[in-house]
Amino acid sequence: MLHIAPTKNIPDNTGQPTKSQQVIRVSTDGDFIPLKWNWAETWLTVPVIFKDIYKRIYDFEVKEDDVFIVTFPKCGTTWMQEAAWLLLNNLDYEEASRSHVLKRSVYMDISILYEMGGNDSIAMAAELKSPRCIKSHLPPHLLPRQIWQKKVKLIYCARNPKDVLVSFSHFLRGKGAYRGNAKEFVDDFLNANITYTPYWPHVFTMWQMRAEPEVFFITFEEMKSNLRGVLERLAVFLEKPALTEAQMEKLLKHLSFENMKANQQANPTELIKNSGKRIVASDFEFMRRGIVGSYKDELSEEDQRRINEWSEQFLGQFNVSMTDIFGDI
Ligand code: PPS
Repeated sequence: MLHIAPTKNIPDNTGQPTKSQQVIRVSTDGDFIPLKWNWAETWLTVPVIFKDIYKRIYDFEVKEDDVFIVTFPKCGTTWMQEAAWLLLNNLDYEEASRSHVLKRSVYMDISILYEMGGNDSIAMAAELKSPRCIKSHLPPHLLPRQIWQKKVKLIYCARNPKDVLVSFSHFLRGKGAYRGNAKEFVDDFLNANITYTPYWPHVFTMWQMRAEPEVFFITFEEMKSNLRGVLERLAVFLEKPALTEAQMEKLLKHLSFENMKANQQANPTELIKNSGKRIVASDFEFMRRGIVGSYKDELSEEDQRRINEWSEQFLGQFNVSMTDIFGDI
Protein backbone atom coordinates (compact mmCIF):
# COMPACT_ATOMS: atom_id res chain seq x y z
CA MET A 1 0.00 0.00 0.00
CA LEU A 2 1.21 3.47 -0.84
CA HIS A 3 1.66 5.83 2.11
CA ILE A 4 1.57 9.55 1.46
CA ALA A 5 3.22 11.84 4.01
CA PRO A 6 1.01 14.62 5.31
CA THR A 7 3.48 17.26 4.13
CA LYS A 8 2.94 20.96 3.84
CA ASN A 9 5.06 23.62 2.25
CA ILE A 10 7.18 21.54 -0.10
CA PRO A 11 8.40 24.28 -2.45
CA ASP A 12 6.97 24.00 -5.92
CA ASN A 13 10.31 24.30 -7.62
CA THR A 14 11.08 20.77 -8.77
CA GLY A 15 9.81 22.16 -12.02
CA GLN A 16 7.92 19.23 -13.46
CA PRO A 17 5.47 20.33 -16.14
CA THR A 18 1.67 20.50 -15.81
CA LYS A 19 0.00 18.38 -13.16
CA SER A 20 3.21 16.92 -11.84
CA GLN A 21 4.60 20.30 -10.80
CA GLN A 22 3.46 19.63 -7.26
CA VAL A 23 5.40 17.05 -5.30
CA ILE A 24 4.39 14.66 -2.54
CA ARG A 25 6.32 12.26 -0.32
CA VAL A 26 5.54 8.57 -0.56
CA SER A 27 6.60 5.22 0.89
CA THR A 28 5.44 1.61 1.20
CA ASP A 29 5.95 -0.99 3.92
CA GLY A 30 8.69 -2.55 1.78
CA ASP A 31 7.34 -6.07 2.11
CA PHE A 32 9.54 -8.71 0.47
CA ILE A 33 12.77 -6.65 0.62
CA PRO A 34 15.55 -8.72 2.21
CA LEU A 35 16.83 -5.75 4.24
CA LYS A 36 15.05 -4.96 7.50
CA TRP A 37 14.57 -1.19 7.50
CA ASN A 38 11.97 1.35 8.44
CA TRP A 39 10.63 1.50 4.89
CA ALA A 40 7.26 3.02 5.78
CA GLU A 41 9.02 6.10 7.17
CA THR A 42 11.51 6.32 4.30
CA TRP A 43 9.81 9.02 2.26
CA LEU A 44 10.57 9.62 -1.38
CA THR A 45 9.82 12.97 -3.05
CA VAL A 46 7.90 12.50 -6.28
CA PRO A 47 5.56 14.50 -8.52
CA VAL A 48 1.94 14.27 -7.39
CA ILE A 49 1.07 12.30 -10.55
CA PHE A 50 2.86 9.35 -8.90
CA LYS A 51 -0.34 8.61 -6.99
CA ASP A 52 -2.15 7.75 -10.21
CA ILE A 53 0.64 5.63 -11.69
CA TYR A 54 2.15 3.96 -8.69
CA LYS A 55 -0.01 0.80 -8.72
CA ARG A 56 1.00 -0.01 -12.28
CA ILE A 57 4.65 0.22 -11.29
CA TYR A 58 4.29 -1.64 -7.99
CA ASP A 59 2.23 -4.44 -9.63
CA PHE A 60 4.37 -4.56 -12.78
CA GLU A 61 4.57 -8.16 -14.08
CA VAL A 62 8.24 -9.09 -13.70
CA LYS A 63 9.76 -11.93 -15.75
CA GLU A 64 12.36 -14.30 -14.32
CA ASP A 65 15.00 -13.21 -16.84
CA ASP A 66 14.47 -9.44 -16.41
CA VAL A 67 17.43 -7.32 -15.40
CA PHE A 68 16.69 -4.08 -13.55
CA ILE A 69 19.20 -1.24 -13.58
CA VAL A 70 18.41 0.91 -10.59
CA THR A 71 20.15 4.12 -9.56
CA PHE A 72 19.69 7.44 -7.87
CA PRO A 73 19.73 9.92 -10.83
CA LYS A 74 23.11 10.89 -12.32
CA CYS A 75 25.03 7.94 -10.86
CA GLY A 76 26.11 6.44 -14.21
CA THR A 77 22.82 4.83 -15.23
CA THR A 78 23.20 5.31 -18.98
CA TRP A 79 26.78 4.06 -18.88
CA MET A 80 25.70 0.93 -17.03
CA GLN A 81 22.64 0.47 -19.28
CA GLU A 82 24.85 0.39 -22.37
CA ALA A 83 27.28 -2.04 -20.71
CA ALA A 84 24.59 -4.38 -19.35
CA TRP A 85 22.50 -4.32 -22.54
CA LEU A 86 25.51 -5.26 -24.66
CA LEU A 87 26.56 -8.07 -22.34
CA LEU A 88 23.01 -9.39 -22.13
CA ASN A 89 22.63 -9.26 -25.90
CA ASN A 90 25.86 -11.04 -26.78
CA LEU A 91 27.62 -7.83 -27.84
CA ASP A 92 25.12 -7.02 -30.58
CA TYR A 93 26.74 -3.74 -31.68
CA GLU A 94 24.61 -3.69 -34.83
CA GLU A 95 21.38 -3.49 -32.88
CA ALA A 96 23.02 -1.02 -30.48
CA SER A 97 23.82 1.22 -33.45
CA ARG A 98 20.25 1.02 -34.76
CA SER A 99 18.34 2.05 -31.66
CA HIS A 100 18.95 4.34 -28.72
CA VAL A 101 19.98 2.79 -25.40
CA LEU A 102 16.91 4.39 -23.78
CA LYS A 103 14.70 2.49 -26.25
CA ARG A 104 16.58 -0.78 -25.76
CA SER A 105 16.58 -0.31 -22.00
CA VAL A 106 13.44 1.65 -21.12
CA TYR A 107 13.29 4.07 -18.15
CA MET A 108 10.08 2.66 -16.71
CA ASP A 109 9.21 5.43 -14.24
CA ILE A 110 9.76 8.40 -16.55
CA SER A 111 5.95 8.54 -16.75
CA ILE A 112 5.96 10.00 -13.24
CA LEU A 113 7.76 13.04 -14.66
CA TYR A 114 5.76 13.55 -17.85
CA GLU A 115 2.24 12.72 -18.86
CA MET A 116 2.87 10.42 -21.78
CA GLY A 117 -0.67 9.44 -22.76
CA GLY A 118 -1.25 5.88 -24.01
CA ASN A 119 2.34 5.28 -25.05
CA ASP A 120 3.70 5.46 -21.54
CA SER A 121 6.99 4.16 -20.27
CA ILE A 122 5.50 1.40 -18.14
CA ALA A 123 3.85 -0.13 -21.21
CA MET A 124 7.06 0.38 -23.19
CA ALA A 125 9.09 -1.43 -20.52
CA ALA A 126 6.56 -4.28 -20.54
CA GLU A 127 6.87 -4.62 -24.31
CA LEU A 128 10.68 -4.89 -24.41
CA LYS A 129 12.10 -8.04 -25.96
CA SER A 130 13.37 -10.51 -23.32
CA PRO A 131 15.73 -10.55 -21.59
CA ARG A 132 14.38 -7.12 -20.71
CA CYS A 133 16.82 -4.54 -19.36
CA ILE A 134 14.72 -2.02 -17.45
CA LYS A 135 15.94 1.24 -15.90
CA SER A 136 14.45 2.80 -12.77
CA HIS A 137 15.39 5.59 -10.37
CA LEU A 138 13.02 4.34 -7.67
CA PRO A 139 14.36 3.15 -4.29
CA PRO A 140 13.87 -0.48 -3.17
CA HIS A 141 10.43 -0.10 -1.55
CA LEU A 142 8.83 1.65 -4.52
CA LEU A 143 10.15 -0.67 -7.23
CA PRO A 144 7.92 -3.38 -8.73
CA ARG A 145 7.44 -5.72 -5.76
CA GLN A 146 7.95 -8.82 -7.92
CA ILE A 147 11.63 -7.88 -8.28
CA TRP A 148 12.01 -8.95 -4.67
CA GLN A 149 9.45 -11.74 -4.74
CA LYS A 150 10.89 -13.42 -7.84
CA LYS A 151 14.49 -12.49 -6.93
CA VAL A 152 15.39 -11.22 -10.39
CA LYS A 153 18.73 -9.61 -11.17
CA LEU A 154 19.13 -6.03 -10.01
CA ILE A 155 22.16 -3.89 -10.89
CA TYR A 156 22.56 -0.86 -8.63
CA CYS A 157 25.04 1.85 -9.53
CA ALA A 158 25.89 4.50 -6.91
CA ARG A 159 28.01 7.68 -7.09
CA ASN A 160 29.30 10.04 -4.43
CA PRO A 161 26.75 12.69 -3.46
CA LYS A 162 28.89 15.73 -4.26
CA ASP A 163 29.37 14.76 -7.92
CA VAL A 164 25.74 13.61 -8.10
CA LEU A 165 24.55 16.95 -6.82
CA VAL A 166 26.64 18.87 -9.35
CA SER A 167 25.57 16.63 -12.25
CA PHE A 168 21.88 16.70 -11.22
CA SER A 169 21.91 20.48 -10.85
CA HIS A 170 23.35 20.98 -14.35
CA PHE A 171 20.94 18.41 -15.76
CA LEU A 172 17.72 19.77 -14.26
CA ARG A 173 18.58 23.43 -14.70
CA GLY A 174 19.90 22.85 -18.23
CA LYS A 175 16.75 21.13 -19.37
CA GLY A 176 14.53 23.73 -17.75
CA ALA A 177 13.16 21.42 -15.06
CA TYR A 178 14.42 23.36 -12.04
CA ARG A 179 13.69 27.03 -11.75
CA GLY A 180 16.07 27.98 -8.94
CA ASN A 181 19.79 28.73 -9.20
CA ALA A 182 22.73 26.45 -8.37
CA LYS A 183 22.91 27.69 -4.78
CA GLU A 184 19.21 27.03 -4.20
CA PHE A 185 19.62 23.59 -5.72
CA VAL A 186 22.07 22.62 -2.98
CA ASP A 187 19.49 23.52 -0.32
CA ASP A 188 16.70 21.71 -2.13
CA PHE A 189 18.85 18.61 -2.63
CA LEU A 190 19.87 18.47 1.04
CA ASN A 191 16.29 19.12 2.16
CA ALA A 192 14.92 16.39 -0.15
CA ASN A 193 12.78 18.73 -2.19
CA ILE A 194 13.93 17.37 -5.55
CA THR A 195 12.24 14.45 -7.28
CA TYR A 196 13.84 11.11 -6.27
CA THR A 197 15.49 12.57 -3.15
CA PRO A 198 16.47 11.90 -0.38
CA TYR A 199 19.78 10.60 -1.70
CA TRP A 200 21.20 8.68 1.27
CA PRO A 201 18.43 6.17 2.09
CA HIS A 202 18.32 5.32 -1.64
CA VAL A 203 22.03 4.58 -1.90
CA PHE A 204 22.68 3.28 1.60
CA THR A 205 19.90 0.68 1.71
CA MET A 206 21.13 -0.81 -1.56
CA TRP A 207 24.74 -0.73 -0.33
CA GLN A 208 23.58 -2.74 2.67
CA MET A 209 22.10 -5.28 0.28
CA ARG A 210 25.28 -5.53 -1.80
CA ALA A 211 25.92 -9.13 -0.73
CA GLU A 212 22.48 -10.37 -1.81
CA PRO A 213 23.03 -12.85 -4.66
CA GLU A 214 20.50 -11.11 -6.94
CA VAL A 215 22.08 -7.68 -6.39
CA PHE A 216 25.10 -6.31 -8.27
CA PHE A 217 26.16 -3.18 -6.39
CA ILE A 218 28.74 -1.01 -8.11
CA THR A 219 29.91 2.58 -7.99
CA PHE A 220 30.60 5.12 -10.72
CA GLU A 221 33.96 5.60 -9.06
CA GLU A 222 34.87 1.93 -9.54
CA MET A 223 33.67 2.01 -13.15
CA LYS A 224 36.02 4.94 -13.69
CA SER A 225 39.00 3.31 -12.00
CA ASN A 226 38.57 -0.29 -13.19
CA LEU A 227 35.95 -0.70 -15.91
CA ARG A 228 37.58 -3.91 -17.09
CA GLY A 229 37.20 -5.53 -13.67
CA VAL A 230 33.60 -4.32 -13.39
CA LEU A 231 32.73 -5.80 -16.81
CA GLU A 232 34.35 -9.11 -15.89
CA ARG A 233 32.25 -9.32 -12.74
CA LEU A 234 29.13 -8.09 -14.51
CA ALA A 235 29.45 -10.82 -17.14
CA VAL A 236 29.60 -13.43 -14.37
CA PHE A 237 26.57 -11.86 -12.64
CA LEU A 238 24.62 -11.90 -15.91
CA GLU A 239 25.65 -15.52 -16.45
CA LYS A 240 27.43 -14.70 -19.69
CA PRO A 241 30.67 -16.29 -20.93
CA ALA A 242 33.90 -14.48 -20.07
CA LEU A 243 34.90 -11.97 -22.75
CA THR A 244 37.91 -12.68 -24.95
CA GLU A 245 40.66 -10.04 -24.87
CA ALA A 246 39.51 -8.67 -28.25
CA GLN A 247 35.88 -8.48 -27.08
CA MET A 248 36.96 -6.73 -23.89
CA GLU A 249 39.10 -4.18 -25.74
CA LYS A 250 36.24 -3.36 -28.11
CA LEU A 251 33.72 -3.02 -25.29
CA LEU A 252 36.03 -0.81 -23.20
CA LYS A 253 36.49 1.49 -26.18
CA HIS A 254 32.76 1.54 -26.92
CA LEU A 255 31.99 2.49 -23.31
CA SER A 256 34.60 5.25 -23.02
CA PHE A 257 33.20 8.68 -22.21
CA GLU A 258 34.41 10.14 -25.51
CA ASN A 259 32.84 7.34 -27.56
CA MET A 260 29.55 7.39 -25.72
CA LYS A 261 29.38 11.16 -25.99
CA ALA A 262 29.91 10.96 -29.76
CA ASN A 263 27.48 8.03 -30.16
CA GLN A 264 23.98 9.29 -30.99
CA GLN A 265 22.51 5.96 -29.83
CA ALA A 266 24.15 6.19 -26.41
CA ASN A 267 24.14 9.93 -25.67
CA PRO A 268 20.65 11.16 -24.65
CA THR A 269 21.43 14.87 -25.32
CA GLU A 270 19.57 15.13 -28.63
CA LEU A 271 16.61 13.04 -27.38
CA ILE A 272 16.20 15.49 -24.51
CA LYS A 273 16.67 18.57 -26.70
CA ASN A 274 14.13 17.30 -29.23
CA SER A 275 11.59 15.95 -26.74
CA GLY A 276 9.59 19.17 -26.91
CA LYS A 277 8.82 18.81 -23.20
CA ARG A 278 10.42 22.10 -22.15
CA ILE A 279 12.84 24.75 -23.27
CA VAL A 280 16.24 23.13 -23.04
CA ALA A 281 19.34 25.36 -22.88
CA SER A 282 21.15 25.48 -26.24
CA ASP A 283 24.40 24.39 -24.57
CA PHE A 284 22.75 21.52 -22.64
CA GLU A 285 24.96 18.42 -22.53
CA PHE A 286 23.89 15.14 -20.94
CA MET A 287 27.45 13.79 -21.26
CA ARG A 288 29.01 16.68 -19.43
CA ARG A 289 32.39 15.83 -17.82
CA GLY A 290 32.16 12.14 -16.87
CA ILE A 291 34.80 12.38 -14.14
CA VAL A 292 35.16 11.71 -10.42
CA GLY A 293 35.60 14.93 -8.46
CA SER A 294 33.86 17.54 -10.60
CA TYR A 295 32.56 18.89 -7.29
CA LYS A 296 36.07 20.08 -6.45
CA ASP A 297 35.98 23.00 -8.88
CA GLU A 298 32.20 23.37 -9.06
CA LEU A 299 31.04 23.50 -5.44
CA SER A 300 32.12 26.14 -2.93
CA GLU A 301 34.12 24.96 0.07
CA GLU A 302 31.15 25.87 2.22
CA ASP A 303 28.79 23.67 0.17
CA GLN A 304 31.29 20.80 0.17
CA ARG A 305 31.48 21.08 3.96
CA ARG A 306 27.68 21.11 4.25
CA ILE A 307 27.35 17.98 2.11
CA ASN A 308 30.09 16.22 4.07
CA GLU A 309 28.38 17.03 7.38
CA TRP A 310 24.98 16.02 6.05
CA SER A 311 26.47 12.72 4.86
CA GLU A 312 28.29 12.10 8.14
CA GLN A 313 25.09 12.75 10.04
CA PHE A 314 23.29 10.03 8.08
CA LEU A 315 26.11 7.50 7.78
CA GLY A 316 27.37 8.08 11.33
CA GLN A 317 24.23 6.39 12.66
CA PHE A 318 25.53 3.18 11.09
CA ASN A 319 29.24 3.68 11.71
CA VAL A 320 29.91 3.91 7.99
CA SER A 321 31.88 6.57 6.12
CA MET A 322 31.68 7.79 2.53
CA THR A 323 35.10 6.24 1.93
CA ASP A 324 33.68 2.82 2.86
CA ILE A 325 31.28 3.13 -0.07
CA PHE A 326 33.16 5.15 -2.69
CA GLY A 327 36.82 4.92 -1.73
CA ASP A 328 38.84 8.14 -1.87
CA ILE A 329 37.08 10.69 -4.03
S1 PPS B 1 20.37 9.88 -15.57
O1 PPS B 1 19.74 11.06 -16.21
O2 PPS B 1 20.08 9.82 -14.15
O3 PPS B 1 20.06 8.63 -16.26
O4 PPS B 1 21.94 10.18 -15.72
P1 PPS B 1 23.09 9.08 -15.55
O5 PPS B 1 23.28 8.37 -16.82
O6 PPS B 1 22.87 8.30 -14.32
O7 PPS B 1 24.36 9.99 -15.23
C1 PPS B 1 24.88 10.93 -16.13
C2 PPS B 1 26.32 11.15 -15.71
O8 PPS B 1 27.11 10.02 -16.12
C3 PPS B 1 28.17 10.47 -16.96
N1 PPS B 1 28.50 9.44 -17.95
C4 PPS B 1 29.72 8.89 -18.08
N2 PPS B 1 30.85 9.10 -17.38
C5 PPS B 1 31.94 8.40 -17.77
N3 PPS B 1 31.95 7.54 -18.83
C6 PPS B 1 30.84 7.30 -19.55
N4 PPS B 1 30.87 6.46 -20.57
C7 PPS B 1 29.65 8.01 -19.18
N5 PPS B 1 28.39 8.02 -19.64
C8 PPS B 1 27.71 8.90 -18.89
C9 PPS B 1 27.60 11.74 -17.57
O9 PPS B 1 28.62 12.51 -18.17
C10 PPS B 1 26.95 12.37 -16.37
O10 PPS B 1 27.89 12.87 -15.41
P2 PPS B 1 28.46 14.36 -15.37
O11 PPS B 1 29.25 14.45 -14.09
O12 PPS B 1 27.29 15.30 -15.39
O13 PPS B 1 29.33 14.49 -16.58
